[in-house]
Amino acid sequence: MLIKKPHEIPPSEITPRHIWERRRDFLKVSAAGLGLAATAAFTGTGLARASATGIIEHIQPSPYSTDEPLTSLEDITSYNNFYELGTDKSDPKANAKFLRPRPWTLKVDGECAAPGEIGVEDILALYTQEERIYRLRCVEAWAMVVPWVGFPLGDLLKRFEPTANAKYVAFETLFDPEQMPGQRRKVLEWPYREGLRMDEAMHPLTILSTGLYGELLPNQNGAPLRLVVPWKYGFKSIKSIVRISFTETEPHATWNRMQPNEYGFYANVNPEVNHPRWSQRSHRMIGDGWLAKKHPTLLFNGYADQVAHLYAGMDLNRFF
Ligand SMILES: Nc1nc2c(c(=O)[nH]1)N[C@H]1C(S)=C(S)[C@@H](COP(=O)(O)O)O[C@H]1N2
Ligand SMILES: [Mo]
Repeated sequence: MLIKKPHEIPPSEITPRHIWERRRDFLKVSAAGLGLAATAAFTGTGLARASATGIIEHIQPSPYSTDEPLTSLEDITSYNNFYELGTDKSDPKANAKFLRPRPWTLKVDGECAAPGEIGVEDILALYTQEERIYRLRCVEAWAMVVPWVGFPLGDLLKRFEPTANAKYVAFETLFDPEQMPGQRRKVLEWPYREGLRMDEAMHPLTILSTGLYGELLPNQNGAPLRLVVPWKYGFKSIKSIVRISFTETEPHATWNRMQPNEYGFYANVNPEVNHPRWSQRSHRMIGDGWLAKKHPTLLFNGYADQVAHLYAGMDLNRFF
């Protein structure tokens, strides 16, 4: 049982009070109980909106969290980049209803001894879900602080027994133009693809996210499984993943292949390496408004102590 019945829900020590109050409101009006298909029923109630697809139980707090103020759920779920659901920031929320995140199977293959498939319900049941407050810093110089729910990607990867040839990990998003109307136009090569070096993928800061604000991921944020790599620009955090492959050579990454001079494979947040069309020295927090003061951007998005060693000896101007 992954989704709690209303009477089983205890008060939480980790989730802020206003979230619990919002959840209670949601439960009050939820005649059908939690689970799938709640979205449509709540359109227009002003309560659960697109996010209320279910509460994740037994979430542990994480020592990796930042203590920055959180971006609101409203902003996290209404200002998105997800080209499969449209190219405007407001499109993913509007088109979220087309994506069906259950049932959902992740295939893992490539350079590993135990390739296979795993369903998203099993992933939720097998791995302890943690709440980790991470900043997501987009290459377009905006950022959000999100209480992600997820678990270390490495915990899942180990299960498939990567071989010594596994030097990289490749990720693929679902391709299905019925669920992802943005795929009817070739604005990007579909499916969206991303990749990490093996040591980056195994780093404990790299998580596979299953939710945010204590609930299953809203579709527009990449349901049911999305990557979060907090020291890299947002485009590395690939959404709605259906396939993970271990590879010997550097995998195809959508934005990198499309505009290699603008989007590097590594895409580490770095104020010293500008995007060719704009500075990367500072960013705005979504929710502060476009006139608000910008914040100075930190190397590796503030995670230098944890990850700088991964790039020792590398020229970050070349491997950007
Ligand atoms: N499949 C897929 N994943 C994607 C994208 C996309 O268009 N398709 N956009 C990326 C970009 S550019 C960013 S900034 C983040 C945005 O995540 P958010 O909408 O949850 O804030 O998702 C990333 N993951
Ligand atoms: Mo982005």
